[in-house]
Amino acid sequence: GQGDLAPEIWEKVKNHPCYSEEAHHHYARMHVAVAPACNIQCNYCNRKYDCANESRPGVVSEKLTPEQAAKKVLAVASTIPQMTVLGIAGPGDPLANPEKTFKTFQLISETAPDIKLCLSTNGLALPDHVDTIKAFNVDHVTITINMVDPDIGAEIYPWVFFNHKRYTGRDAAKILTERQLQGLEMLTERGILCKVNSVMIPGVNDAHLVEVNKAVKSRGAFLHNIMPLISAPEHGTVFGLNGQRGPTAQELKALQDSCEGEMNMMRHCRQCRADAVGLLGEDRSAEFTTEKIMTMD
Ligand code: CLF
Ligand code: SF4
Repeated sequence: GQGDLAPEIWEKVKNHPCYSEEAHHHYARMHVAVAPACNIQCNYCNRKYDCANESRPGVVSEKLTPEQAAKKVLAVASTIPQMTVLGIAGPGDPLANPEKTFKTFQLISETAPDIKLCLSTNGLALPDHVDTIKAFNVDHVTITINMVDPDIGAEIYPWVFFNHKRYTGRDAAKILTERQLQGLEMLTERGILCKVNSVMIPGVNDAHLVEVNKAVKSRGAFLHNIMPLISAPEHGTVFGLNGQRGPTAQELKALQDSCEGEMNMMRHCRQCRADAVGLLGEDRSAEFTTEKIMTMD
């Protein structure tokens, strides 16, 4: 329920299935996979599959043009009445594909103005797009923040591509953390609700995520979602973390518990695919393939 949330925040979260634990039983979200490119390299990424920032690696989403995406949103909204939120979360980084991402938001805000818009990003390009995000009335942004210490970041990110140049090692991680935290502050200053996702990588950033939690809370993040690294060798090797295990359920819960009290923790994330459709935990994407949508009226 509303609990101790301010009324204006409650209005924004009450029917968002990710931002409100209660809403996820009643309201559905969908993702459209319009964003193939990425501007950084995460060691845990498998580029053949969806971005692991918001989604389960190992499933390949069907990529859509903005026009196909808008058509799909209308088709889904007319079939699933609880559909309240449209998110763009991959399969790469939405802000590394700004024309496609914002064109999709524009088409959907014209044809289905009641649908809330949501965006998930690695944050590198975020400060450049905050004003556009605000102009499109996107009220929910997720930033994946796995570290605030460039030495730890150097173990997670081999490179970032920034200002037409490739940076590596500690320099890359320093740029990334500065841009992520700056983007977070700019969004919260503008009243846009920010969730932070962190991928828990045992032995790399697990002990450090308490510090990440404090850093993002102090910059106005509303919710922190610590997700387990999914290492699934049957889906092919990830970029640079071969042999890296994910956390156990107990390790994940212990870390979430130690951050609780500092801020709201999300514990109902289902690590959706970049073309997920339906209630969290249910996957109706197969009902809405491009082939089916293009023949629907
Ligand atoms: Fe999608 Fe993400 Fe928006 Fe939700 S998912 S872009 S905030 S509408 Fe939700 Fe799925 Fe977890 Fe993401 S359960 S992976 S947190
Ligand atoms: Fe892969 Fe990381 Fe880019 Fe997502 S942000 S597509 S996980 S490199």
